[in-house]
Amino acid sequence: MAGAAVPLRVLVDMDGVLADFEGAVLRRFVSRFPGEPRVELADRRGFSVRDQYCSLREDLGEKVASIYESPGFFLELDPIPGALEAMQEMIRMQNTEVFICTSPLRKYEHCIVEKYKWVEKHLGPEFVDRIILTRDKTVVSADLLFDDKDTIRGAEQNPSWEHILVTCYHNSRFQLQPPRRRLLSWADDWKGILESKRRQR
Ligand code: U2P
Ligand code: MG
Repeated sequence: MAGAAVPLRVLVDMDGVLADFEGAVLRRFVSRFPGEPRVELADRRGFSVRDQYCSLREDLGEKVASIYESPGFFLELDPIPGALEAMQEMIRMQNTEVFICTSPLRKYEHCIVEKYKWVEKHLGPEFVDRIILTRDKTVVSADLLFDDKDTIRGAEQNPSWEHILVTCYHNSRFQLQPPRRRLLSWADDWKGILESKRRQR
């Protein structure tokens, strides 16, 4: 008996993929600490902005963290170009399940509620129902995960999803080992990636 096709399940990360975390950190850091050394976006290396500022001068790590731990930071992030349109298109695709999969900061007070509000404001209530908030993305089961973090580790050694690295300032020079794939931006062929995954299953 022919059953209905199993939907393709896609996880989409938030910071660095839907919301411009890096741009906001730099803008706010410059305005709050104008005399301090900073890392230009083109010079960002490594996922953690705090680690890179720390390596510049130890106390700068705390200073940059205070920027993204401040109330209003997550709510006021700008959408990444093309991200909202892509999400609206993806959620309407046949045989496709889309979820937003994002990690909260350890200092979660403002971050969690503001991530929910950001999704409601920019994507609407149907996406609020699709938020997965977890510090460990490896235990979530899906076909694809679009995420800007170069290396995603957790309790599950063999996550079910294929990680598509979404290009962001901090990972632009990261050397991907084949067969790993990148999405250069939302103008890149994300639909082709979904279709190729559908065929592989
Ligand atoms: O650390 C928890 C989550 O906050 C975002 N983050 C934090 C620090 C940093 O330097 N860069 C950064 O993006 C990430 O949120 P996500 O991408 O999961 O939405 C990180 O997982
Ligand atoms: Mg991210």
